[in-house]
Amino acid sequence: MIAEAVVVGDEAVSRAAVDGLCVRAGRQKSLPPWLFYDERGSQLFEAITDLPEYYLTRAERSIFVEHAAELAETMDGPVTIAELGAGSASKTGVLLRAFAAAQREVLYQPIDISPTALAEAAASIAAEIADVRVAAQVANYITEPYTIERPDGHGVLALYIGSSIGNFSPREAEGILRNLCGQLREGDTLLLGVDLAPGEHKPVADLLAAYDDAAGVTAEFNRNVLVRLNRELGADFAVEGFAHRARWNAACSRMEMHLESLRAQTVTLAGKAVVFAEGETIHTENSHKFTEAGVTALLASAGFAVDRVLRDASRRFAVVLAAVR
Ligand code: AVI
Repeated sequence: MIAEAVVVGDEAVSRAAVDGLCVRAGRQKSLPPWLFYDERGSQLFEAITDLPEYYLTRAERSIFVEHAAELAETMDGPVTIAELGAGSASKTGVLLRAFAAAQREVLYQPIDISPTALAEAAASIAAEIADVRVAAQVANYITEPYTIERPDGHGVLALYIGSSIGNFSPREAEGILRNLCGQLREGDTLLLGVDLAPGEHKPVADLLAAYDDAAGVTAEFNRNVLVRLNRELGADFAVEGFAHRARWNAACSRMEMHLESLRAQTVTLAGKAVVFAEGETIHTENSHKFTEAGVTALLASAGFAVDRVLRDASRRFAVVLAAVR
């Protein structure tokens, strides 16, 4: 995913903030994770992907580097590559280069809500990789229909990478994958990047560090959502009155990010008073972590059958190849 500011109307921001924060006393307050990605939030996410603790991006890239050529050579005929989210030239580029080399030309179809992210992805891919034609499509692939173009005689390789699926509830994830499956045919392939659940190869401590790095970049990313609400909605959050918290929720197999109120305080937001008790949190993000059985079941519920699971050397991240059932 290219970390790019997603421009949404003030109304959507206001509705999300009021719905999530103006809840009955004692109810969990929350904000949707898409609110992270204003211009600053997108820069911070980009910085997170380079942090020593945030292994996810490097692990996925290493899987692509190891397997791209073999994947390109073993596909059953030429493919067009469609991607949910705008791929960065650095990660998606590894695959595009290999497929361009194996089949002479590739049609790359990124689908993203952000026209600027698509324009950037298209420009950098066109500049860096010969023999790739880009046909970008602006669509919110979570809620809107989209179409994957299929050149004559081509299969489709659909990418949903970067552990993006982990930021959705199991039900939303199933919906996204089911929609995608509806665009595919027998013989097409889905390549899904998932972060693996902790276990033998990954202590929970690795996850806690990945979501609460020593330099405090993730903390700033999390708190930036309050800066955004102050700027865009005229809210009066005292940003230093909220602390970043990263928690492992074993029952739901997910990392959670929260903002914890360090004192009893009242914030005004869209003309409403929002009361925080000391220690109360705003739940800002879920990042689901998958077992192989879990991702197989999710894919089966959306109409896919797992063909292969590729892991990075440290066995912390997986790229799953699945076929339409
Ligand atoms: C975009 N997404 C896959 C990231 C993740 O790991 O869930 C967002 C993120 N949140 C904290 N650090 C990175």
